[in-house]
Amino acid sequence: MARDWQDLFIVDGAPATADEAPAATEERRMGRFRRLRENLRKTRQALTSEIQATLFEDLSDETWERLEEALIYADVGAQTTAQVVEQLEREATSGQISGGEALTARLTELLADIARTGDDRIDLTAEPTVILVAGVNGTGKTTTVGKLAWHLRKELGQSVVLGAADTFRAAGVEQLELWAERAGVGFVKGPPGSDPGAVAYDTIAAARRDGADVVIIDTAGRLHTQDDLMAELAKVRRVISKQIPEAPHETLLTVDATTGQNGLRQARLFSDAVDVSGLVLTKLDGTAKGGIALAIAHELGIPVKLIGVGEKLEDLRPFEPSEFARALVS
Ligand SMILES: Nc1nc2c(ncn2[C@@H]2O[C@H](COP(=O)(O)OP(=O)(O)OP(=O)(O)O)[C@@H](O)[C@H]2O)c(=O)[nH]1
Ligand SMILES: [Mg+2]
Repeated sequence: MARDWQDLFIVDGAPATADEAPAATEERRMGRFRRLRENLRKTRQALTSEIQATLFEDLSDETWERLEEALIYADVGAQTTAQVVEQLEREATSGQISGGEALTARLTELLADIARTGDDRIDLTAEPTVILVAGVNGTGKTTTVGKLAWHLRKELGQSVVLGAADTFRAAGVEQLELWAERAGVGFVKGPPGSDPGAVAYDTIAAARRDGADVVIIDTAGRLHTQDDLMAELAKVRRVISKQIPEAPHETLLTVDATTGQNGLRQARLFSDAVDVSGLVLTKLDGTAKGGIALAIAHELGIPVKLIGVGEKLEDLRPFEPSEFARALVS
């Protein structure tokens, strides 16, 4: 079932919604699943009509070819698609499963399995926990930082401080400040053009002084090929770990889902250069290429932890492979 914030994040003490009746929790989860299905409408429409036209008809070589094409079109990726469809074909041919519904259910399961990798939770028990957000220009870092701060405060009662380490552009700092206000969380910036490492340092110092639970550092967009900027990011990390040896506890890489396979390539090169512990797949709303959420973890070996499904505060959610696969194909 749908993954809750309490399932993704490990926090000290009792879960924030412990007093909620199970029925109410279930209701919320169902509501979220419906919204996810709606967000993935474009990808789902294309996929489900092909599934109807293949798995629910007489099976032949063409069935598997058409299914492969549909999954590749949804950006599940050639390698991942081949692996999943071969397995399904094997099971169908051997007579293990038959019938459109059973085949669709098995396809959903195979897609979900492929999307699971590594440790897919985020531990917030360190005081403070430091989360660093990095990625290519315009992939949704600042927006994700704002949404994440709001959810951590609202869903988990965490006190959060944001650090504006994207000191490249004044507008970047202002944008984050606005998100901090909307989310109702703390905010630290430096003088214009200041050193990103210094801002990270000040943010952690402020969090320690105020006893904040979580620090989230927003960084400037960069490409893995920009050596000076990659060195700068490495320096921010060094400054952070000088203050807290285990930090950053989490390094999230944002990937724009609408850029499809290109985004995946960029993410691979980026994660080769920086130690990334989780992916945030953004802009999954409104794309017909939502299948990438299932392939990217498999192909990079890094779990997808969060997905962005819109531009508003509430449009960020924990990623759960089975739920996502079901929302996509059923
Ligand atoms: N539809 C949609 N838009 C999003 C989502 N996440 C971010 N955006 C939009 O994408 C654009 C870029 O987002 P930012 O958060 O500024 O991206 P960034 O990575 O911080 O950009 P730079 O700091 O310039 O590298 C903005 O217009 C956001 O509103 C999402 O999940 N869905
Ligand atoms: Mg930004």
